[in-house]
Amino acid sequence: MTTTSLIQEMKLTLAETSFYQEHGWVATGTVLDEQILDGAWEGLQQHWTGHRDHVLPFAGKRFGDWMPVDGDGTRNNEYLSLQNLKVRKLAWSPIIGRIAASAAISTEIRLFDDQLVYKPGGQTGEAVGWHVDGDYWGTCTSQQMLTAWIPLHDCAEEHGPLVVLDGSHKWSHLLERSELSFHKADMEGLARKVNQLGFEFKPVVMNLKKGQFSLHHCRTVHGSYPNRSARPRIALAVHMQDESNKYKNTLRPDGRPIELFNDVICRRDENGDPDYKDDSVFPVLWAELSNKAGGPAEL
Ligand SMILES: O=C(O)CCC(=O)C(=O)O
Repeated sequence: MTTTSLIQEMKLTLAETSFYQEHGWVATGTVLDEQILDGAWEGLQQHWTGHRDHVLPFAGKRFGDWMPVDGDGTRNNEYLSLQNLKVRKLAWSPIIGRIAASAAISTEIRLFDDQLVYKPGGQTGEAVGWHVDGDYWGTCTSQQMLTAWIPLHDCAEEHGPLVVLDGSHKWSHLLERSELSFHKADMEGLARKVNQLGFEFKPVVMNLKKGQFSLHHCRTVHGSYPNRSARPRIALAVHMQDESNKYKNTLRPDGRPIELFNDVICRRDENGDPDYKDDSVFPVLWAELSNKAGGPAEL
């Protein structure tokens, strides 16, 4: 069997796909290579010491990329896979794309963005607030985009792993947007609001072993509690587009167009809009019946 056909078989079962569609999340078995996970950690440390395999245009000006000068606290580094080859090796893993394709029932999965979240040990109050990834992707037409959450080590509850609200992809649109933010950590307040709307507030903690990852739907509410343990908690979120996704011109409440960092660095399509199929920014992680399956270039 070739590597591609082996990966082809590593999809979710039909029951797991139904589970994902119903609950808005699913966790995989231990499928990721330990060396690739360790390599991503090395790549992150390279990044923090200033190393770049590829320099992004406008880097540092258009998005908040944590650097040591920013001090202690939770660290957030985005678009790392476009800048560091070791992180790329993990983020662009065909197996992640393959499993995501079977969850989203899509013939193709492309990268949209990636985000490395590092939480130092001994945190007390600092959490990643409840939020919905799709709210940050107002320029995307698809409501089937999804995220792989990949801890780089065994992640127990005390480490502050990802927490998803079960089934919330079906009702998160009814919540006040002001109640949801990655950066606003009112972890208790939301439960009351969800119950008032008549839904069950049911947090599910992603206690994953190294090599496992979880997927969550772009409308699923999620966040993470402080890392109370003595060691850092390090996880990569790989945000992905299903095959149907396209750019749509969208305005903010004040009338200005929404412009993501992606929109600035990718090529334009024939209408002059950002092209969300630009392989250099949005590589294919998996495609059915395509020789692209097996991973993008430059791994
Ligand atoms: O790593 C975390 O704590 C948060 C990750 C996240 O927001 C995501 O996976 O979309």
